[in-house]
Formats: sequence, structure tokens, C-alpha cells
Amino acid sequence: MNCVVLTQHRSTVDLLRRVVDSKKDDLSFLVEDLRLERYLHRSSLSVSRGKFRDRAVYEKLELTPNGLIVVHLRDNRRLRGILKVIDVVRNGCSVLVLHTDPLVNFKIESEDFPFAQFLPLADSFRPIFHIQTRLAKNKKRLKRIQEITEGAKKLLILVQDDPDPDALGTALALRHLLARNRSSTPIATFGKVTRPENLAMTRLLDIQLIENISAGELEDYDRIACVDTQPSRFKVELPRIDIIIDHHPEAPGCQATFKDIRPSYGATATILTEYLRAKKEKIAERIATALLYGIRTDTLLLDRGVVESDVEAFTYLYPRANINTIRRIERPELPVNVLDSFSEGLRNRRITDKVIFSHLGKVKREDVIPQLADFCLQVEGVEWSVVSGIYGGDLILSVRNVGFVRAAGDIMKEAFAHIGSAGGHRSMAKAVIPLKNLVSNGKKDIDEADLRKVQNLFLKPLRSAAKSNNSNHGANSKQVAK
Ligand SMILES: [Mn+2]
Repeated sequence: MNCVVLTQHRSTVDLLRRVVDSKKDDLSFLVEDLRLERYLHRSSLSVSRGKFRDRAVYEKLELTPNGLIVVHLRDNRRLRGILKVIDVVRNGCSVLVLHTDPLVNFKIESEDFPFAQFLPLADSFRPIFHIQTRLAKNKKRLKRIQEITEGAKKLLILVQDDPDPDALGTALALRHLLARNRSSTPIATFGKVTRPENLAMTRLLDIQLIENISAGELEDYDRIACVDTQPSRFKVELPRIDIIIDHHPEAPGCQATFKDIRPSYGATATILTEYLRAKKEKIAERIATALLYGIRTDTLLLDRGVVESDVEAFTYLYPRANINTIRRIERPELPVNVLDSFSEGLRNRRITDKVIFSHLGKVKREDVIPQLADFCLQVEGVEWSVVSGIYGGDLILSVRNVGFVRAAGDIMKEAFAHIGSAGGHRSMAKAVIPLKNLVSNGKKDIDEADLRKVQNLFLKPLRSAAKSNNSNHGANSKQVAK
């Protein structure tokens, strides 16, 4: 491609000679100023000099229809006149206008010149400027963290009692950020990892944790960092904490030598991504995958409480992460023998009130229950999917909904809190009901009648919600119509 640049700026010359691929494209400049012409000569760049509004100067440029003319003026009051000339001489060339001031200041509408593309430099630069400003601030904080941990023989990274992907990803990334290793910097929890997806994450990304650590053991460490949580969230009294990096609102009296708490952020993994970028650290695939999965789960795929930084971190990590690994974490492989209980559960399904119920009986792995719940939600006309199974003396219920109905977590609490534990998010929830709270008459296992009872318990709050919704619709029919 033949690319001709009309400019009055030395900086445009310096920029475009690096942007335009000079090996593939034939780059030349048209300038009016003698000094700029000399500068181009000295830089061994091809240059012609003449007035931008002089048609004759364009003849020497041999413009062809697959060429490009780039225009970047110091004084855009001249732009209109110059573009009129270019339109006559361009011979089918494409035209790109770079400008810093808004064109309305010069009474130019882009529609006046349909052959030209306008690139407002300030608008394009703004997002880059914002992220780089943030990274500059992170650099300062990072230095502080490095000072605190420098020389520490043993640093402990402490996460919440049932660590989630955000905590695990953050912990892993913090160790990497400080260029430390597993033995000098272990990750620990007072509890343990329980959710099947989180267990899959630790397995597939090789994240080793000290589980059930005791408060006494903390004394073996000369520094302690808390990530994705704060000391007040633990049941035990902690010794002095050196570093807190978190995105939950700051608890009163939260004390540490260094605190980086950003409650507006959707995930702590976003904060660590910024640290790694500020350090200009190459983010290895394993770390990128862990961080990306942390952001995905904490923000429900950027659907909940995100700021620009989260979206930016997500975009940055995405091409660096292993999406197949994430897929495998989210959908653990199914054991072949589960297919039989799936087919049994699907055959005995019940569909009522846009809810599909399916029961799997006894299962060897708990995570197959939510997997079938995901699948059932795809059934035509269904808004809720409720799949149950018996695991370790409990009836486990996994619920999914299409998202525009009542929050799944609320319904589950209302239906089952009195006989078990229940809760969850907007579109996914879970209940665990001890079998002894369900069976009657001294039976050992639950039967059809017990299952019906459970299903009706679920339908009750759903039906009353639907009822009150209907009456609301009646009262506010005008608003609804809008
Ligand atoms: Mn979090």
C-alpha cells in the first residue's frame, strides 16, 4: 500500500514511521515546512514539500486507488479547504484524518466528507491513559509490598475458610508477583476447599494449600498476607497482619502494615492483575487462567458489580489464559456410570409451573447434580431447573433459573431454610437437607411421597411470587406496557 502522510508535526512523523509497516507499505511524507523536510531527510524518510492546497504537488505522489492519505494538521481551520482539494486529486485513495480538537470547533461534520475516516486522538488515547495512570499508582503500592516482604524467610498467604476461585487465583498471583516459591510462601486456610469446581481448580492449576491451619501455626511465619478477605472475617484472633489485599468493604478497625482495599472492584484478582501489569511481569498461562477464573466467578461473568478495571483485566487476561482449562474446571468430566442415573432422572422428570424437577437418587459425586441442573435449564419452556440427589446422608438440591425471574437464592431460603441450609445467587442456588429431616415413619430412604413434599416446598414461594407479580402487573399496567 502506498501511504502518504500530510503533516505539520514532527511527532506524527516519529509515530507513523513506527505504526505503518514500512516493509510492506510504501511510506512517504508531504510537508510544507522546510525544517520538517530536512528532519525527514536526516531520518532517511521519503518526503516532498509543497502547499497542501496546491493540486500540482499531488501529481508527483502517484496516488493509486489502494493507497492511503493520512492527514494530521496543527491548525484544523485549514482542514476543510485541504480535504476539498484531496477529494479532487485522491484518485480513489482512502483518507484518514487524525485530530486532537473536536471537529465541531471547526464546523466540520464528518458527513461533509464521506470519503474520509476521522480518528479523534484524544478519545483513543483516553482509555490507555487511564489504565496507565492506574498502573503507575499500583507501581508505588507494589514497591511498598516488596519492602515489607523483603528478607522474610517465611511468608504466609492466608485466604478465607472455604476459599473461592478469586481467593485462590489472587494468592497464587501474589506469590508469583513477589517471585517467591511454594515452600517459602505457602497458601493456607483455617477451613478447606469444598466446592467441586474449586477443588477442580486446585487440581488442574496445581494450587497446593495448607488446610485447617491452626492459629498457633501462624507463629512460624515472619510475615502474613490476607487476600480477598480481612482479619475480622476469621473466627480466630490473628497476630499482626502485614498485608491485606481485598475488595470487600473495609471492616472497622481493620489493621495491617499495608492495606490495599478497593471495594468498588468486582474481584481481588483484578487488583493482582494490575500489580502484575505494573511490574511488567509476563503473566504465565497458569497464573492468567487462575486470575481470569477468579474474575469470572466473582463477577458472574462481568455481570455483577464490575468497574472498568475488571473489564480491562478480563480483556488483558483472556488471550493469556487457557480457556479449555476453565471449561474443565466449570464442567468437571462426567464419570461414564453417571449417564445411567442421568437417563433415569430424565425419564422420571416432572414439569410443572415452568419448573423441571429431576431426581438422581444416590450419587457418588456431588458435582453431577448441578451439571444435570445446567442441562435441564435448556429444556424448551422451562424457567427453573431443580435437580436433586442423595449424597452423604443429605438430599442435595441444585437450582438454576433463566435469570429474569425471582432470585434463586431467595426462593431456596424461603423454601428450605427451616429444614436444611439453603442459599445462592440470582440464577443459581443450592440446598442441603439432612435426610432425617425428610423421611417419616422410621423409613431409611426417601420415597416418592417425600420427594413430592420437597417439590411442593419449592413451588410454594415461587407460586406466591407469581401471584403477587400478577397483581402488581394489574395495578401498574401502564408502567409495564412502557
Ligand atoms: Mn473476591
